[in-house]
Amino acid sequence: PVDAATMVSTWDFGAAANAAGIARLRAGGSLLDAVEAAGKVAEADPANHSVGYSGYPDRDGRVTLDAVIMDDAGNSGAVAALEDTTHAISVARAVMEHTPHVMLVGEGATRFARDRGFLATRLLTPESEAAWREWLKTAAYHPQANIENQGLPGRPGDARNHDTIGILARDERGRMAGGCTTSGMAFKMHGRVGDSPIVGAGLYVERAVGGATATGVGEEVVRIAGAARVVAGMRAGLAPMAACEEAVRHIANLRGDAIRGVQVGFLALDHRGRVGAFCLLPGFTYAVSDANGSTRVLKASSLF
Ligand code: SD4
Repeated sequence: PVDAATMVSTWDFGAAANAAGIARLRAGGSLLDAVEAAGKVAEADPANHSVGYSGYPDRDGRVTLDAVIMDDAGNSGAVAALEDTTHAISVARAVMEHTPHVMLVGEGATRFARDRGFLATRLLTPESEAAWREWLKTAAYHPQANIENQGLPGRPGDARNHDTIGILARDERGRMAGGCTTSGMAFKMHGRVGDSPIVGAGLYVERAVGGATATGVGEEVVRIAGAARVVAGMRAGLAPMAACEEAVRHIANLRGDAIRGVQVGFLALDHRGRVGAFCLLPGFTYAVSDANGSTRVLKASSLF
């Protein structure tokens, strides 16, 4: 219920990300610059074990990053299973700006990052390695992301506190851009790619309509082309929140018992600056900022 938002990001840590993005805009940066700056805050944060540096690794102990960036003019770039590179969102932007492709994965993405001068960085920190070693004792994979009262930090070995950052930005003319960056679900199979780097799943932006981004268990988002569905709802006339709710209800109807205990959240910003969010389970929060950088962290309504 905030009019004319300039930037929205998923989760509480979206507030710090938005601050960097708004500062970039106020310094004359483009929407893409702002989205990239916002994503980089989360990627560099050692306390955030779900994005970039210090992300929880896959079951083999390797931190693999997924990211996408796009604008409303059909430009997009993405990386999946990127290794040894902190700023996946910047590499995604480089794919967009310096290759004829939209997505690079795995070794090719990592090699491209080196070629573009991104420093090789060990992403696994002692803390995230300890969490992985703890997880190895049972090696049970329960992808229950972000459930209220269970999604708090300090639960090593538990994949619940796992929060991707999705970012949407607009200017006063209603032009838009967005990004999404994550280390994916903790302790995933090596090679697993989630929704976050996939245009139309973890992120979608359309001119004169709006943008949407997703967080939670990516498999449930990919199978319904989640962000594209939310944007389609807005194109058909739904308000952002109603469009997010429609996509969440669709997942619930489609998947029934298979999504019990599973979190998915959508966040949307339309080209007029209206914001909406909705999730399966309580606990999904998001940060909304206006052009002056005044920010509120709000809690999304949930289906269950
Ligand atoms: C994924 N959607 O890789 C991401 C994880 C996430 O909050 O968003 N967690 O499936």
